Amino acid sequence: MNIIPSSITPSDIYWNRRRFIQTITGLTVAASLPVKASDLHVIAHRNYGLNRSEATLFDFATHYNNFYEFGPDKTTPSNLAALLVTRPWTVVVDGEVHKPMTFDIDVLQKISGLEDRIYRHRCVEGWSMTIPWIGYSLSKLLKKVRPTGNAKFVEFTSVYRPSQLPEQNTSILQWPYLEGLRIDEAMHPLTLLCFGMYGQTLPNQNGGPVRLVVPWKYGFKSAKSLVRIRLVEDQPIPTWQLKRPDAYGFYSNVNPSLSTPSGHPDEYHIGPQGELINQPTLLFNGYAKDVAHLYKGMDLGQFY
Ligand SMILES: Nc1nc2c(c(=O)[nH]1)N[C@H]1C(S)=C(S)[C@@H](COP(=O)(O)O)O[C@H]1N2
Ligand SMILES: [Mo]
Repeated sequence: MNIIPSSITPSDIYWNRRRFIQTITGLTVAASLPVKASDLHVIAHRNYGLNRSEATLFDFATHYNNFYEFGPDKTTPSNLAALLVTRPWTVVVDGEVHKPMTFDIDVLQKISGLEDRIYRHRCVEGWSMTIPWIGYSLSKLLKKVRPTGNAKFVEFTSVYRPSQLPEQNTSILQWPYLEGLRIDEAMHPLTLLCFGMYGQTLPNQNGGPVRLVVPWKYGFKSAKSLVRIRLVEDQPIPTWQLKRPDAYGFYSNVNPSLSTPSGHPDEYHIGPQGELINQPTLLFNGYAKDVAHLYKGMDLGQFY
C-alpha cells in the first residue's frame, strides 16, 4: 500500500477512529452534530446498485474529514465545525448566464425535490466510503439561470471567512477553496448539489450547508460550504491543481491505472462498523457506464 502525499495508513485510521469515538461524547462534537431530520423532505431514494446496509459508519463519515479550512488533519473539522455559522447563508449563481441569481440557502434547498442517493466516495489519499447523500442534480439549478452559449465550465467557490475557519489565516492552500467542472460534467444527472447525508442536514464538517458531490471523481473535486457557482468560458484553476499540478489535474476522474501520483490500484473502504476493507479501485469510481461517454476520444493519461 503506497498512499500519496498527506498519506494515511490503516493504523492511522484505526488510531483516529479510537480517538473520535472518545471525543464523540464530548460537548464540542455534540454541539456540532446535525439538526432535525425533518428539515429535509426527501421525495425519492436512489441506490445506484449499492446496498444501504453497506453505508459507512455515520460517526466515521462525520469525524474523519478533509476540510482544510479548519485544519489539515482528519479530526479537526468535526471538532471545530460549530465555529462556522451557516444561517443566514447565500449562494450566488452568476457568470455566463442570462439570469444571474442569489439564493438564500433555505430557498436553494427547495428549488427541486430532494433525493436520498447512495454514492461511492473515493479520497485521493487511498480511502473510500459509501455515503447516502441528500440533494438534487446540480443541472436543476443551472437550468434556472439559463447558461449562455459561452458557458463552457462551472467554477465552485467555498466560503472565505478567516474569523470562523482558522486555517484560512495560513497559506497552506490558496483561499477561498476553488473547484471546477466542465459544463457537461456539471450538467450530468449524477452531479449532486448536496444539503444532507444519512437522512439529516449536512454537518458543517461535511460541507454544510451546501456542497457539491461528484461521485466519479476524487473527493477533492466535491467542494464544501459553497457560496458561489459561476459559469465561465475559460477552464478554472482549482485549488489543488494550483498546489500540485502533477498529482491533481483538472479532471481528476478516479482512475486506478494513472501514472500520476493519484493513480493507485486499490483502496481502503470504510465499512458500516468502521472496519477497513481492502478493495480494487474502479475506473470512474465504478460509474463508467454512466460517465465514460463524457470522455470519449480523450486520452485519460493526458487529461488526468
Ligand atoms: N472547501 C473544501 N472542500 C473540500 C475539501 C476541503 O479541504 N475544503 N476537501 C475535499 C476532500 S480532499 C475530500 S476527500 C472531501 C471530503 O468530504 P467528506 O469529509 O464529506 O468525506 O471534501 C472535499 N471538499
Ligand atoms: Mo480527498
